[in-house]
This record gives sequence, structure tokens and C-alpha cells, in this order.
Amino acid sequence: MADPDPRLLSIAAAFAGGRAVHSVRPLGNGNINATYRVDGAEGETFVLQRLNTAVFPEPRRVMANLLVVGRHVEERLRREAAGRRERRWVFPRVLTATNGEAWLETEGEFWRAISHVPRATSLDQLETPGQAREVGYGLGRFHALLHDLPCDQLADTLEGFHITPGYLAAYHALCRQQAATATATATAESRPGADPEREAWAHHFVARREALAGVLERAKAAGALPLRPIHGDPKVNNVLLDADTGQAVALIDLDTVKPGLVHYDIGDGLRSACNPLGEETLTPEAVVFDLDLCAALLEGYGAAAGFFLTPAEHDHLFDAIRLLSFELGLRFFSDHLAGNVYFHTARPGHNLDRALVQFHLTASIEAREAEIRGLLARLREGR
Ligand code: GN1
Ligand code: MG
Repeated sequence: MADPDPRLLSIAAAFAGGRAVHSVRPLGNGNINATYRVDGAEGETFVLQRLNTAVFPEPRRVMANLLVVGRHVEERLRREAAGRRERRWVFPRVLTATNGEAWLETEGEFWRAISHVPRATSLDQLETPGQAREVGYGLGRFHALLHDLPCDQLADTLEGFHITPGYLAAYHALCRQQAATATATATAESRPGADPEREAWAHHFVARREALAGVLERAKAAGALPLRPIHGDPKVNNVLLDADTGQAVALIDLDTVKPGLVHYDIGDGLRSACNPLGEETLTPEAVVFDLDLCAALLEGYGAAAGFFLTPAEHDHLFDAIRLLSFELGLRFFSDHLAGNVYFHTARPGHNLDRALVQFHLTASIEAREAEIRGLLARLREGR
């Protein structure tokens, strides 16, 4: 192992409650924050993160939400404890730094630490319906634990998140700006990873689906869909599975917990879970939406959370599944066109590849609409 970075060690020490820190190592592969696993000399472990303040401009609000949600869930778990011991469920705790706060600000950076969930693993893509069922159960359990937390107790930590018409407007603004620049300078394409043929395909793909973009926001504005506390980012590797039983034990990555539509979460969970090739595959044309994984995820979700969904919420689930995959494709594509300023990338063209994966997934969802609607009917009827 490389020598530990002394600066990282000292930041980690501020959250270690006076105990010695043994190592700080990169953890996971998030696209936004920098995440580390901290190990103490006596085997204790926690998770240290530098929040991406370009994405989360109000990191203190993020922490305030985490504390509100943590208190609500702890209280509920305590009340449930007597009757419900068959499953382990862990809610990651915010750790207090030596300054008495839940964060540390140093050299313009914002750091915080979260408890580590022991004996748990995460998957970047799913292989079996059993895993999908657990991912669905985990998301449902999370929604159920929060469903009676009043939304006015949560701040909006990431304005515009999952508001598809907003992403579409930003995409159009970017296209106009690039067209103007190209005309003014008459230069050839010089963006990193530029690929005119695949970009043209993507532009065309978006153009044919613009009318879809407002479907959830219109229903929300009409009062048909309630705001609820949501996770915001329930991709499969944010659902931890017990290392021994494979059962869902925790949802992690709670920065985007805020008021929203459950549709954002269900759509995002499905677009992530039902793509067995994963969102980083280099063969986007081969991506399909897997119906067996979808059936299992919905069954797990229904077992934990089916009780509170309204008929109107059920009515909009298919649109949500198609929309969230399209939306993520649009976000990746726009970031590619903008020069990769939002999502971390590892190579030129990375965000274009990711966009095409989501667009092919969207096309597969459209091709399987009847089957997916059939599975949603089962969720509705509690079957
Ligand atoms: C980002 O940071 P990470 O990897 O958990 C993004 C999600 C996307 C996801 C796609 C705040 O999540 O919305 O679905 O990448 N988070 C934010 O991998 O934009
Ligand atoms: Mg995240």
C-alpha cells in the first residue's frame, strides 16, 4: 500500500474520536464526491467524504437533511425493534468532528464522515432476480421509513435535480451556444472525445423524445403526485446487501435525500438494476432492459412499500421508468457536450458512452412497454 497522505490522515483523525487512524483508502466509484474508507488501529472503520461543492453549493444543508432524516429513522427503528427482528437494517450515522460539528471545512473543502455498515457488499450491476428483489425491498424499506416525515423539514439541496424539462432546456441552451461558436470561428470540432456520428445519433434520439420530458412535472404541478422524502440516487451500488444473507441492509449516499417524487427513485432504481451490462459498458447497442430483474425489483419494492402508493402514483410509473433512463442519458450527453464539468470521467468520450447506454436502455424500455405495464399492474394489485 502507498504511504498514507498526511493531509488525508489528519482530516480523518478529526472524525476518529481521538483514536489513531491507520489508513485512508479510496472507496467505491462515485461520479460526484471523493470517498475514502478510514481504518483505525483497532479495527474500527468509517467512511470519509469530500463533498463536491460545485454540485452541492450548500453542503451545510445537505448535512442538516442527513441529521433530520437520521433522527426520524432512528426513532422509527426503535419503535419497530420489538416486532421486527427478522431483518437487519442499518441507517448510516453522521459522525461528529473534533470541532463539535458534523463536518470540517478546510482549505476551501468540505469534509464529513459517516459510519461504515459492517458485513455488507454492493454490486455495480445485478445478475439474479434474487438480488433485484433485495434492491427493490431496500428502496421500499427506505421509502416506508421516511414516508411520514413531513417534507417541510427537508431542504432542497440540489435544485433542479430530476426535473427533466430543466435538463432539456439546459441541453438546448448548450446546443445553441455551440452552434453560435462554431459559426463564429468556423473551426472544426475540437471538444475532447468528440464523435460527430454518435453525437448526431444522440441528438436525433433526444429530438424524438422531447415531448416526454414534462410528463412527471406536469402531473406534479397539477397536484396529482405528492412530494415525499426520496433518496434521489438509488442506483444499485447504493443499496448495500448483507454479506452473509444477501438481504438488503442499508441505503447509502444520502446527499440527495430531499422532497421529490417516488417516481424519480423507482425509475432510477429500475434503470440501474435492470441493465445487466451496467451503466459503464462499452457496448451500448447491446443494452437491454431485463424484465425478470424488473419483476423481482417491483415485487421486493411492493413488499416493503406498496401500502402507501396512491392510484395516481401507480398511473405514472411506466412513464417514470422510461423518463429516468432518458433523463440520465440526456444529463450524460449534455455533460459530454459541455466538456465533462459535472460527472467525473476517466477517458475522452466517457460521458458520450454513458449517454448511449442510457438511450439504448430507454429504447428497450419502449420496446417492452406492454410487458412492463403488466408487471406494474401486479405491483398495483399487490400480487
Ligand atoms: C451520480 O455520485 P453518484 O455516482 O452516486 C449522480 C446520479 C446519477 C449517477 C449515475 C448528485 O451519482 O444522479 O444517476 O451519478 N448524482 C448526482 O451513475 O448528480
Ligand atoms: Mg450519489
